Amino acid sequence: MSRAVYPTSAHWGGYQVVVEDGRVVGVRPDPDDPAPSPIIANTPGAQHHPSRVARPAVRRRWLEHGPGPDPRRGDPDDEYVEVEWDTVLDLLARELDRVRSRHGNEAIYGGSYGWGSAGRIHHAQSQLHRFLNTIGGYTRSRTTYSHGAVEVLMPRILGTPAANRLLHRAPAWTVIREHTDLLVTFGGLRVSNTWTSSGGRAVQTAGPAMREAAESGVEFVSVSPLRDDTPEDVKADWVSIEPGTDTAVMLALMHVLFTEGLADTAFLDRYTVGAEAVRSYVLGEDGSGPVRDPEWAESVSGVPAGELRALARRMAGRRTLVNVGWSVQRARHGEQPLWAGLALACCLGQVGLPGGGFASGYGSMGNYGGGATPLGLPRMPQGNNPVDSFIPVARIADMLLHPGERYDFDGQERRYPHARLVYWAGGNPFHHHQDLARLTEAFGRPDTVVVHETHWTATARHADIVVPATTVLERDDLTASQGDLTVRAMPRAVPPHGQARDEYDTYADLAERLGLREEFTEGRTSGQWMRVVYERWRSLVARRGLDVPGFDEFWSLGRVEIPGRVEDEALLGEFRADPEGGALRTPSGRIELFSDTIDSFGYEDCPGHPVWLPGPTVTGDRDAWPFTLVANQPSGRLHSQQDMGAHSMSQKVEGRAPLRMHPGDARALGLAEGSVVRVVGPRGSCLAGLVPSESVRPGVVQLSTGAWYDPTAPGVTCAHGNPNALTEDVGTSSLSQGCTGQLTRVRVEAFTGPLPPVRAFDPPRGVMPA
Ligand SMILES: Nc1nc2c(c(=O)[nH]1)N[C@H]1C(S)=C(S)[C@@H](COP(=O)(O)OP(=O)(O)OC[C@H]3O[C@@H](n4cnc5c(=O)[nH]c(N)nc54)[C@H](O)[C@@H]3O)O[C@H]1N2
Ligand SMILES: Nc1nc2c(c(=O)[nH]1)N[C@H]1C(S)=C(S)[C@@H](COP(=O)(O)OP(=O)(O)OC[C@H]3O[C@@H](n4cnc5c(=O)[nH]c(N)nc54)[C@H](O)[C@@H]3O)O[C@H]1N2
Ligand SMILES: [Mo]
Repeated sequence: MSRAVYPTSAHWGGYQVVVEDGRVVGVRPDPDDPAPSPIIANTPGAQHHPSRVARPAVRRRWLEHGPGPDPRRGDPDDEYVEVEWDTVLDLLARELDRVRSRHGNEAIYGGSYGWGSAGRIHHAQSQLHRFLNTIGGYTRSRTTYSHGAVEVLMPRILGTPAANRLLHRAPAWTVIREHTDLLVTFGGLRVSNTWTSSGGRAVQTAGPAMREAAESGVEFVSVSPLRDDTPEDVKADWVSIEPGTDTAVMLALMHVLFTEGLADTAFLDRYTVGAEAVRSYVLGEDGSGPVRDPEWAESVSGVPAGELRALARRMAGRRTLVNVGWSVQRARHGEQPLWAGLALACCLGQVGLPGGGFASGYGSMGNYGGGATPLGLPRMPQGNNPVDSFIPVARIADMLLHPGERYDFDGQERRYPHARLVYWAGGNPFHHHQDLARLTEAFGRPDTVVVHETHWTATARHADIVVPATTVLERDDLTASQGDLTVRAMPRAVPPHGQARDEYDTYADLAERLGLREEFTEGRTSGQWMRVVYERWRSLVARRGLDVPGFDEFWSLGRVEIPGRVEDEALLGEFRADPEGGALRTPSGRIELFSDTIDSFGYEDCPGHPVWLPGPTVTGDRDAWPFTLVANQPSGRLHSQQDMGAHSMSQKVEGRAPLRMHPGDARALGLAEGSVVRVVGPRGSCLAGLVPSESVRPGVVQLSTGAWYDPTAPGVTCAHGNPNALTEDVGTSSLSQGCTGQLTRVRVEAFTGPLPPVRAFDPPRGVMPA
């Protein structure tokens, strides 16, 4: 028997896998990691699971009838035919050529959103985009599901460079520890969320950093529907709020600051434009409606007026940092809490000071507040896309259902392109998109759907052509994330599962069939690319007079420290020091609390300054749908990845995703702990396992994302507990068109009758065991 231990890395951090006879039998935390993530325990089970894609497969109906719209795409009873590699490559190359020559490259939708795996060379999106660029381009996607509203709003009101810093160069947790008196966070600081960073962080630093900040005297206030959205050891004061009402709370906090002489008018005058518009709106002087005082906010948010007054006074006059977590903007009108949060921070007058001001992302991702790497990381070049067609990423179903139709986005009147071929690699829209029944209808529209996958996900089961991809453990790669401490080698640990291949090789062979092999590969293997990419990064670093070892030394050392890391003292510090010389790249050069540009777009759902606009979860029918459902990130895994792994499975109840509810609500409904419940909303339903918890605000339920979508049971949209069976497919607003999956309204009832099995992890008909 052979046994070996290999270092690896996932988005959930660096760790080691134990391999026996070509199989992963265990995991070990990195010995340097002060707080390793329990998510690593999912890997052994997922790596060799029967849901791995072992051979290329083609949906029988597509194989027999050829390309074309098919409303049966995604039918759980559909059969697949496993084929030889040469066959699938011939079919796929011919279909790509048909679509691009008949309809143009714009008809290929290659947005292919999703996290895929860590690894800078074999990163699924990068490889797909490089390939599609080589063959003439594709319709791409813009912005993210994570923070679409931040990405569109912030450049308008802070200017692009400052908006980029807000997302990618937040001051480090050590600055907070040193300078902050009070950190008020809307949307929690979930340690489980900080376990992940795109690319994977060398070691987990955010959880320990939060604890150290608290130990040094930083006070934390968490405005959230869940008490345990902050780690116990930061001893946060919990302000329990009705989800989707943060803007009302922020406006009321400003009301107290304005009316009690606590607002920093000198700061507002010098560094902002539009404060007067916000002030007269808050005071109810602009004729737009009620006075937005704490009593008004209490009626909207459920937070007692006295608590709001006390909080505003507590925030004023000391070093206060306002953090708006990304969840808060992942909802209808998600721009407003960002803009109002920034306005609140401006009223406090501490923007630009170390440890004070505004942030958006602490507690959302591990590398936020973990330093920045402005020199960049090793990067696989993707080439250029000659097609200028794009959609805002979360409008995928609208695009497929309504080609040619008009929509608004960031001041532009746009039209949806007509996508005939959808190409997905490294993402799982049947995990991530809202209203999955609608998405299924949308996936019936294109001529052909192609999916590269490691596993038979619900998305693979909506594909006509399924191409098996290797996992990170089956290929050599290197990784690091933005702000990371090291670049790390990820050597191959096990042989490929079945006939799975590295996507690079798949694309190279496809490119060959289209006469473009040389253009795609530039004469290199993926191993040679790894060396080139590393050495290019090394020269970039060397141009700044910094030094890292050559590739061979790096590979044998297994890791190198990233030179040139920075930890900024403050966001907008230069602007504060010199508002003229360091003017922002906004029309006014200042922070725009009123934006003439946004105002000129004339959007009712995003006017020229922050306002209270109740979303559908606030205005929804509370008799029919008495609960606000919070669909937050799962603590047991990353999104849908490795859902069948041991740690993720250990959280399930009767094999279903856990639904948390206040014990009082559970009692009132007569629902027993550990029972299976049916969660029903206006668009669909799912099963879940009931977990009563005092941490949940009454009237709220929590069902995290990522249970594999299972549409096989009669009478229920998803038998496994994917909250996107319930969510509404609508954009944040005409401005950003971001994802709004965080919140929806539901009712919860006992499930009676025979419990349908969870079939999500069974491969489809026609697929043989590896
Ligand atoms: N209701 C609701 N929905 C949400 C959210 C929410 O808050 N609420 N959050 C949203 C957010 S922020 C995000 S970022 C999205 C995340 O959505 P996704 O990023 O789409 O979710 P993942 O499960 O990470 O999907 C990645 C897929 O890539 C596959 N994969 C892994 N490695 C490889 C590889 O090397 N090659 C290929 N071809 N495939 C690979 C995995 O098997 C997996 O199926 O979800 C969004 N959806
Ligand atoms: N373990 C793990 N970590 C992850 C991920 C994962 O899948 N698993 N996904 C990663 C990704 S891609 C992203 S983008 C980030 C997302 O990071 P976030 O968006 O910050 O994370 P969420 O868990 O969706 O939401 C955080 C908390 O916000 C609270 N919340 C929800 N709605 C409201 C509201 O209206 N008001 C207030 N005040 N609070 C509200 C909820 O209680 C929730 O627990 O997480 C990353 N981290
Ligand atoms: Mo995300």
